Amino acid sequence: CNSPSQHASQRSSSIQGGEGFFRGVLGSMQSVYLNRNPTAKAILELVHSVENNSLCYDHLAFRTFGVNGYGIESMASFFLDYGYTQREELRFPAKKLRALWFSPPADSLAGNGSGINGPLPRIFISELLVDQMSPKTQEIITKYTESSGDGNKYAALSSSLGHLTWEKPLYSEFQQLASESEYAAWTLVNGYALNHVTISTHRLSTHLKDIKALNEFIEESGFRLNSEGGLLKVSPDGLLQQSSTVADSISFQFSDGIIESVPCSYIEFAQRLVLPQYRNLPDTEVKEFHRRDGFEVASADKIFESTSKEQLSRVG
Ligand code: OOG
Ligand code: NI
Repeated sequence: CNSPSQHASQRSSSIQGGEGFFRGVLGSMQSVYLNRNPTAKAILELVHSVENNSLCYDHLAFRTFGVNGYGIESMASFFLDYGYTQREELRFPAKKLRALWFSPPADSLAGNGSGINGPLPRIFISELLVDQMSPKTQEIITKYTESSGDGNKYAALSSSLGHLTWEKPLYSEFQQLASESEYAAWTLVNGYALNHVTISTHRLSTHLKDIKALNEFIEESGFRLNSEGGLLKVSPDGLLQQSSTVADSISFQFSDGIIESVPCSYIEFAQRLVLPQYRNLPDTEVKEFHRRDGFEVASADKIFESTSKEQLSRVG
């Protein structure tokens, strides 16, 4: 596995002696995710069993409420403190969302491990533009964020512990949010929990490095992929190809005692192709920085739907 950030050696901020702790936090976030999402767990085990030790994460993703310090920055601060660099903004006006992604520091100990112990992943953090929601929805969101005290300061802790920083909502409040924004409803019950991890397919060692082959393998193994806009989401330059599963759901006990199933997290796959200027490099010399970087707004728009009711209720 190649580090995604070898081009960024000029960066001042570095992870240095904090790397063990940082990776420990990522590992705890991942444990919470694996315990709650049997599909993600099974797929990671399956891919691990086919590939020996060449499983790398392309990125990890989180969702937030963009209000009073609870937005992107609440989770980003942890990654910035450990050497990450803020990159481009993505806007989703119809969904009333925006996102930022962050590239990892040049990691010292990494490279040879797998998953969380491999090259450090990019980070994708989005936020709901809360001030564009109806007054009713805004009121519910601020009720929970405001009553959490300084919960926004502990986003990474919340995610690694698997505990919301605010109280559990009423079922009717979840429904109100869901009627206006499925993203808002998801965030109310999942908080800072890892939304997905993304397997870097081009860094796999078998035929599964071709994302189309991986998609087929996943479907043949009995898992459902998000079909929004087609299974494979391809950037206009053709160089970033993504797909994702339909999210698992989990039984959630609301504060009024009602128990309902709510969408949880999913797993994504991403193949980054070699940039045109490096097309003549021999395969063995291609590093991560020779490949298409970043994200694609039109593809991301469809990947958000991995937790939607429409995808979760799809049959076949
Ligand atoms: C994020 C969806 C976008 C990507 O890689 O473009 C995304 C989300 O569902 O929160 O993951
Ligand atoms: Ni993603």
